[in-house]
Amino acid sequence: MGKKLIDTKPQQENAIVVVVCSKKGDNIERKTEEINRLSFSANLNVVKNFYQIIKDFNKGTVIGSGKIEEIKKYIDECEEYIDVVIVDYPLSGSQMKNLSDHFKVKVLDRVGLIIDIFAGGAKSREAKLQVKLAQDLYVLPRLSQMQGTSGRFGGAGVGMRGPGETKLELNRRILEKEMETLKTQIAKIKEQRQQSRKERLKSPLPKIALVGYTNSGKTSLLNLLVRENIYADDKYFATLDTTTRKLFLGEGKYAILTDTVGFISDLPHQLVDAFSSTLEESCDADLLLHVVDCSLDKNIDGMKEYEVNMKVTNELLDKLGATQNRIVVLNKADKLSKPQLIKDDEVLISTKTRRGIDELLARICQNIWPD
Ligand SMILES: Nc1nc2c(ncn2[C@@H]2O[C@H](COP(=O)(O)OP(=O)(O)OP(=O)(O)O)[C@@H](O)[C@H]2O)c(=O)[nH]1
Ligand SMILES: [Mg+2]
Repeated sequence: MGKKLIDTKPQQENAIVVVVCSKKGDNIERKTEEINRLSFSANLNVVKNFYQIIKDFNKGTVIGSGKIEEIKKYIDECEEYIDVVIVDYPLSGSQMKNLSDHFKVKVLDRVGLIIDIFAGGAKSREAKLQVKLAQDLYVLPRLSQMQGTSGRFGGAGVGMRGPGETKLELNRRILEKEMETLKTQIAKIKEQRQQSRKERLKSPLPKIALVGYTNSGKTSLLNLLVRENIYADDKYFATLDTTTRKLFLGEGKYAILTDTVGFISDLPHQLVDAFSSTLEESCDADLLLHVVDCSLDKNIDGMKEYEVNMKVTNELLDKLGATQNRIVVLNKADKLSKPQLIKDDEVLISTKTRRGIDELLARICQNIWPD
């Protein structure tokens, strides 16, 4: 019998990414970089960016008819086969369908894209159930429109990957029932989690949580501090599961260190809802290490990009009810070309070169055991 070699690498799909802005301004560059990196994290190959500055909002398609024609022409004439058009704007089911009917390929918005990255990365049972629920929450209001696009949204590829692959074959009633079951299963895991949380709270060791924007270096810092080798990557949302380790702080002192999922601007509410117990763990600590990629120092509307990221993180922490002491850990110092102005509650470090790590450990101790 003959044998053949089968490529097991995940197939990359080609994408056109449309950046939608409400005004001409500095943040077009940030928006472009962020949506392109999200696409890369979903294993897409971005072939071209289009830009749409919204003046007169088009209710049916968001994108104006002139731009739609331009994109259609590009898809028709492009040497590469275009699999998907990503629109960096929240789309309703009918807007998705209308655009998909114009382009004859599937269309996904930013929320769908982020959920897809989560779907591709979910490893534990809990993360998988949470992603499935987020997919259901996203698909339900769009179900009939997505089903009405001649199967463009079905099958493999970006948009329907992972735990929810067969979703579009379901009808509304079955989907709603599935969501109820998922909620029950997640609640059960949450209960077990709270049990182990109680055990941990009984432990006299202080608890520290790593929080911050996605890709800032939280997992790299955990790996460095506890000499581990947990998966860290230059992709958004490399971490979807909570990891907890014991951290040695010198002279017989220990703490519990927790790493968790990263934040992003406009984190889809479907994911916030579905991942609420994982996100709430960020609050379950005596001290928060807010990790920041300070090499993102481009100017955006009068602020540095990393300051914008800090603001997004702080707003989400406020929403989650976190009020603990914080140390701001300015990471990736090795990438800086200019001197950095540091505030009192900030420490400059690099997990690559180990710069500032001893100072960080000293700060942590001062914070937990002030004398
Ligand atoms: N140059 C440089 N790169 C770093 C540093 N720390 C982390 N990185 C890189 O930044 C990328 C993201 O790191 P992670 O540790 O996965 O970041 P994270 O905050 O855990 O990201 P998510 O889990 O995706 O939210 C990886 O490619 C790291 O190698 C640093 O100090 N310097
Ligand atoms: Mg991580």
